[in-house]
Amino acid sequence: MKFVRFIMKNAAMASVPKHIEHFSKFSPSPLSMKQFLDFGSINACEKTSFVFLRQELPVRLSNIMKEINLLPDKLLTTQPVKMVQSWYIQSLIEILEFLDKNPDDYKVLGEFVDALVTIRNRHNDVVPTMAQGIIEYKETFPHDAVTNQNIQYFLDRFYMSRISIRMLINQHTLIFDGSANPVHPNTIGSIDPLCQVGDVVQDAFHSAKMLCDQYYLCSPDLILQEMSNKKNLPISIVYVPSHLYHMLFELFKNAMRATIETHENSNNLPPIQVMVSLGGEDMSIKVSDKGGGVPFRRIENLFSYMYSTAPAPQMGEHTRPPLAGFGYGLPISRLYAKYFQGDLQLYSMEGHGTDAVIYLKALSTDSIERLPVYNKTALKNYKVSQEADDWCIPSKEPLDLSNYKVAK
Ligand code: W6P
Repeated sequence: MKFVRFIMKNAAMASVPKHIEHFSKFSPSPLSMKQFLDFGSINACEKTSFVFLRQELPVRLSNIMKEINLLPDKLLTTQPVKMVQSWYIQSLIEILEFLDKNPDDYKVLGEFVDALVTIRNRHNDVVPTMAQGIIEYKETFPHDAVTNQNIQYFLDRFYMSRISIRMLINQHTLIFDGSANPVHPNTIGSIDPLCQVGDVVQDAFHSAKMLCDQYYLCSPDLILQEMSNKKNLPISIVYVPSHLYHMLFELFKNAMRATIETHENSNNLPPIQVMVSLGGEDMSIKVSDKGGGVPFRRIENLFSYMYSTAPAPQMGEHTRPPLAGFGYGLPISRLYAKYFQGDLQLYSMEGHGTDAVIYLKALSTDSIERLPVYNKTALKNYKVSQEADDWCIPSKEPLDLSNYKVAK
């Protein structure tokens, strides 16, 4: 049975390495918000989008597949990573089948939408599956600094590539799926050209508050302020509301958890303050909590895939999933911010609280996809050798200096 399946797939499988070689020689083409919007407006058509995607998706898939192949063998050969790799191969094969098809045939266009939906679903569980691969790798290699660095470098690029591929697929399927009439008449695919930031802040806060109330039986309040020179107009940008929601929801869960756990015996919780500010270049959102802060040394770990990968806590009847602090919430939120040339940073003062700031581009002309590209520089970064660090390790027991007295 296994053998038969192998033979049937063999023809397509055998040509995959050649295709990866071919398509990985192209750099991915980053799209601007304007280009995304143009695909969904009057002058653009499904055919244009199809012809673009049947080239661009193989380019983005092949670029990141080259990097998967550079992972250390001990990680690459785990069952979960092999499974993820097989999903990429299968999806590449399915898109390549459209290369010799006629873009003027409406049946081809319909089959392409169906293929994209199948591919999107196949890759739904990539994040927890990769995490399982990391867990299995960690068991054999306790996390040292080099491993952590390499895993961080790869997963940041891998998940950014995934975000971008899903964005392309979502736009095409949302805009050109004839059967689905638009649920949100003001959005173009997943993009809202007038995304009201304050509304998304309130939605995300509300959801986090629900979880928080369920878990702790209380929750801090929200104080929301907006700063803009366009007086009295709510701040809006061209953006993907679901991406913004994802980031804010994650920040609110963390801020609420910190606030409650440092004010356990107090019956008035300090509110979470949010400042939304629009300038000429940036639209920034600051989420401030008075949750006692995090030591500076530990801030980097909050964004580390390696350090935040723990086996899922065993859920018994009376245990609930923790509100925040497990999983890849923060590193992936930062990738969403970076995806359109923004960032997400934490400024914490241990003993007081934490400011989390999301920086986004104010202008849609600056909002351009930020994509990893496989090239010599990327290759070099996977060949980081296990050499000694060029900074001393601070010793806990200070050297006794009494023998080094200097003559006066
Ligand atoms: C904390 C830790 C943290 C992470 C992200 C956002 C807010 C906060 N507050 O104490």
